Order: sequence, then structure tokens, then C-alpha cells
Amino acid sequence: MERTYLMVKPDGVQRGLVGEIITRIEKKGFKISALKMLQISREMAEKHYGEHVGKPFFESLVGFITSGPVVAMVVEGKDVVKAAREMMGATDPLKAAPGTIRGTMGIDIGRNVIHGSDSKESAAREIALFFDEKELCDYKREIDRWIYE
Ligand code: D4T
Repeated sequence: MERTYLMVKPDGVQRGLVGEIITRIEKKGFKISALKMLQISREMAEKHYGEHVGKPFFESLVGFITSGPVVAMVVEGKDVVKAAREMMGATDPLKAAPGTIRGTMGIDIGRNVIHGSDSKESAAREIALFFDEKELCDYKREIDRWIYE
């Protein structure tokens, strides 16, 4: 089954939004296969946001993502990369559709609450950056037959 990397950013943790975000993922029917809180180092942040090196917002982005703990997770399900991005909404929370995570919970682009991989390739890279293979739990859920036809 397809996997994605999702991360509640430091603003989401500080604001007590972890539970609500995880609830939305579980309610949708997606399966959490790894979950942990961690403090991102500058080195990890520079790797994670490598595509943004040199952009005007890079320094503030790295400063922000390393400013407090994040909650990292690997989530599995049918078309989960695209579906999770849709559940998150647009990068700029004021432009994110109402009802999405960012649309409901955020205002500024530099405080947009959640990260989600933007492709299957990014997901594989980001999962490997934040998790050891042995941290991923491979388990069956009886309820899956009520979620998938
Ligand atoms: P992430 O990677 O955090 O899930 O966000 P997106 O995938 O939705 O958006 P992105 O890669 O374009 O941006 C990464 C990150 O940088 C912040 N950002 C972005 C910012 O602070 N100012 C900006 O002008 C932009 C474009 C927000 C998300």
C-alpha cells in the first residue's frame, strides 16, 4: 500500500493540534504505521528542505522547523500522498479551502501547521530521513474490510 510522510510542525505541537490532526487521519481510514515526537536538527532540516536552499524564506523556514518538537508519522493507504495533501489544503493557510487542516487551523504561510510529502518519491526520501526501517510497524487491521471494498 502507498505510504506518505506527514509531520505536525512546531506550531501545531505548541497549539495542541496533534490530537485533532491524528484524529482526521484515522477517521479518514488511513493507517498509521509509524509515529514519534522529535526535535529536528539543523542538519536534518537542511536535508528535508534541500529544494528551498537559497530561497528568501529558507532561513526562517529552517529556524521555524527546528524551534520545537514535531510529531512525525508514516501513513499508509490508497492514493495517500495525494489524499493527504488534499486534506492539508494549500501551502498558504489563508488560501487553503475551508475544512482542510490548514484552512481550518492556520493563517500565515510560515505557520502552516503540517507537512506532507508532495510525491511518492519525496515520501520515500522523507520516510528514510526521519525513520529507521525498524520503526515502521507492519500490521493488519480487521477494520480495513469496512474501509476498502
Ligand atoms: P511543506 O513542505 O511544509 O509541506 O509545504 P508545501 O509542500 O505545501 O509547500 P512548499 O514545499 O512550497 O514550502 C515549504 C514550506 O515553506 C514555507 N514557506 C513557503 C514559507 O514560509 N514562505 C513561502 O513563501 C513559501 C512558498 C511553508 C512551507
